[in-house]
Amino acid sequence: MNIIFKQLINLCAIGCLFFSWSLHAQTVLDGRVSVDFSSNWKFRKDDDSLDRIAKQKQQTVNLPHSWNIADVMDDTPGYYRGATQYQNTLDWKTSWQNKRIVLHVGAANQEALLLVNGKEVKAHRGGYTAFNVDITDYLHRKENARNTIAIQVNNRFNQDIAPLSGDFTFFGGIYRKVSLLLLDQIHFADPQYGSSGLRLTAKLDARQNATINLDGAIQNASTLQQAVLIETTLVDADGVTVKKVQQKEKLKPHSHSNFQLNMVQIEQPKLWSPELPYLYRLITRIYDSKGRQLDRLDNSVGFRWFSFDPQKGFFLNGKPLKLIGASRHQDFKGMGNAVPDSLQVQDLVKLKAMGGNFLRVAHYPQDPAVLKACDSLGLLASVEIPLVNEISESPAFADHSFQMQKEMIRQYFNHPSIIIWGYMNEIFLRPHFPKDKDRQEKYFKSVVSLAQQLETLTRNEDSTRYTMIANHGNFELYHRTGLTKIPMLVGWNLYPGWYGGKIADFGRQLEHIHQQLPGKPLLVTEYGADADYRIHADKPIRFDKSVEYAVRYHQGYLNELIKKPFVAGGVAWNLSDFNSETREESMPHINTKGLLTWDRKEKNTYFLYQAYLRPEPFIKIGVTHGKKWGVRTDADSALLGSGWLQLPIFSNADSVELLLDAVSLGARKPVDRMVIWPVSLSRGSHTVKARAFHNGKLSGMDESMLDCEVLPYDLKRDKEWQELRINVGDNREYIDSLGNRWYPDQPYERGSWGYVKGEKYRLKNTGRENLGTDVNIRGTGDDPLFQTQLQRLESYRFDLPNGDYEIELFFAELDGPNDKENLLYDLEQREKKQDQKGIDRVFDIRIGDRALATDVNVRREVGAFRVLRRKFPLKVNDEGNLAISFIRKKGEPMLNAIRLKKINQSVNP
Ligand code: GCB
Repeated sequence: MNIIFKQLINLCAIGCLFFSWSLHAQTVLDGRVSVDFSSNWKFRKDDDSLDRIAKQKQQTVNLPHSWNIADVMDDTPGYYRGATQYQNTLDWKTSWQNKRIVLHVGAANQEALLLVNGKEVKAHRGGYTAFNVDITDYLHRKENARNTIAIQVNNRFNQDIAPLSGDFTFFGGIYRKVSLLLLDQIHFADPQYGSSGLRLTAKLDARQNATINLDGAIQNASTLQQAVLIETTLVDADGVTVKKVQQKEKLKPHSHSNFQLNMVQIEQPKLWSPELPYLYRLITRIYDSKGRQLDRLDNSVGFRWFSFDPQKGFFLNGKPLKLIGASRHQDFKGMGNAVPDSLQVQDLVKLKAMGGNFLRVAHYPQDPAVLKACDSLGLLASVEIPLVNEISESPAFADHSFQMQKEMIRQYFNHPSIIIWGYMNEIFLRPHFPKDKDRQEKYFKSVVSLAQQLETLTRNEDSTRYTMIANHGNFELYHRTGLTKIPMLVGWNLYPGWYGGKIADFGRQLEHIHQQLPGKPLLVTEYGADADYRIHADKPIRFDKSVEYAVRYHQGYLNELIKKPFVAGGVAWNLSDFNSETREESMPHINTKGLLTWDRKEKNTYFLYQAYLRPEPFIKIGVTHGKKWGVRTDADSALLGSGWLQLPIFSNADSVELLLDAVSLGARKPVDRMVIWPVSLSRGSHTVKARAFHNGKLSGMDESMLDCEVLPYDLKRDKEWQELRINVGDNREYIDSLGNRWYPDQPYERGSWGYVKGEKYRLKNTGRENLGTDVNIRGTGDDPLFQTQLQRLESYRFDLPNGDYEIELFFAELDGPNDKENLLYDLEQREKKQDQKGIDRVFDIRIGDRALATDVNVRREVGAFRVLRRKFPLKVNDEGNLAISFIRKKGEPMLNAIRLKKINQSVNP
């Protein structure tokens, strides 16, 4: 069986094991018992804005848990960032009499205070790393005595704790598992930095013989001096013992002591790599003088060596390897950061299946299950602490950054997948003191000095990995201040072709950076384009949020990354869409640069990566769009009721053949791993089959069923249409929350439909090519439909056969005050504040002499950035040219979307 496949099965087994933990609550690992302590916590918010009764209200929750799942998605800016309490009970058992009880908290964002029976035991700051607390001495230790365990958690802004700001949501909660470790008086321990207390370094010499150095810490909580034996055993993937070493230690009473143990001369072990992530197991035990096992820890070991070369890129086990993959945020739709391990692991399985070999764990340490999955699947990884955008110059901020960096390194040290420790991301994005240049220079110096201290700390903690800082595109600033000199690797987050510039600028930027820093290995730590899976465009343009533009963008970037040897690698931003509460745009609160959606469905961009990166033959029919009318002229009559569909096929084949309803349409050559095949289809279901050919031989196949809706052009001759939905003022297709497609707008042409006169709404003072506003439209999830608009329009016309119809008009006022912040991540910072005054707009809507509505004033009726819908029944009986006129009274009339429904068509002789 293929080793990766085996690992996948193991990962599924891990998922099942976690599941069974919650059912059976206890897992015994010879010598230490881990009791799941995640169920039945009483939770309440200490929200000062609530009244006394609401404040007392408790909820029973299971961990992982977050209190921000709903409020990050609502229309009210902000989410609860404040104090909360979690409380549980623990009944003492006599069998625990000689045990130490250690509470392990996987993560609590971001300040936590642990109280046992009302006494404060430990405060922990920082929301992304674990902490351990020995609570034994605080417990009532009589059979069945009830103990209260409370954890106060607060996710308020605290200027001394990173992150201070960021394009992601700081979900509050105890969002990783909590367990009770029942330990012997003598056990491995790291009370200060939350690790297991055991660090292992696997090294290979020039002849590929290996050594494992163990650095451990043992707690002797007993009152006696104790002689112990430490034994460590290396076992291969088949369970065969490779080597065993032992060492005696004397432990003083009430002591915490360190030991070193070396396992040398491991002859030519199997190497770990993305193709073959071979893992050994290292079992380390403590025995007492009578041979009784006191504690045991198991770790995976992967033997590998690696290096970065500024000219030639990355090398693993002596071979060049281009690092390509994605960054990952940890949240998931409907769960915030409280995501079960099984779903987290699924992300890594998807990254591997995409053909990726590298994960940037951004912008903070994530669940250990993520790194375990990287070890098993053969994904290399970088992990970083959340110093994002800016720092505080306080000593407390620096101290806490050091603590976080140490916690991260010690807790994750043993993962063979990790090759890089990072500690800053775009730290000059929000430079303080913009109006005082001298003070600003001082601030820059503080940042550089903090970076230098973190660098030294990291190298002291771990001399086997590289260090990294990720910067944004303002090269000169990072260079001039000296920040680029500090880390061993410099990462660049580059977005030309998205926030500004052209896709083609990316290659030039890389050349420039390399020229300026020829001695520094270079990684592209971010690049990406929003791809709202509901938005499609035939002629995609920058910032239209269409999946099609994102595909084009990633093609351009991948070509450059692959071609330039000095680029060690690149990671797409981001593996999946993620929550960023302050963002608005087409999908408010979501950054849609994911290759997967927020609930991890594949977008076409994901398939593109598969076509670029998968080594074996690959073919996949992507998500389609572009169903258009067939009948435009008499010459087209044969196509009556047909539509053109843009069929995207992703493949690494030499050529691709397409079969439509079993009839071959010929073969085409993929360009940049893709064919866009325009196919004419009649209404209804069709099968499309794409066949891949490598060297003239059939190498793969994909099949898809298409249910084809056709947008009518000629409403009279085309008898089959039922409904026409137009995304007015927009040239993109949009799929709404009910699954209905809204089609691009068009100017009126005789015999068809469309607008007469009018101008598309444009965001003012922006370098972007925004189609419409980027402000959240309140009260709807279908923002893209209402964010675009036609202004100054005279009428909307339909040439219709006689009959009964229903017309629905949709309006949203897009000018005026809104509570949107300027979008921070516009890296070119071109956007200026919007016109805050607001325009008063009043108009009538008429059909001929009939007034449908008078004095329509959307702002007055519903407010700005809210939807007003108006529905009217219509009768057409003059073989009609239906013209809905918009008569200006004040300001300019406008329209955002229109829907025409056929109720009953008269039978014409
Ligand atoms: C960046 C940031 C990241 C953002 C991303 C974006 O450069 O590092 O946190 O989410 O850009 O999407 O704008």
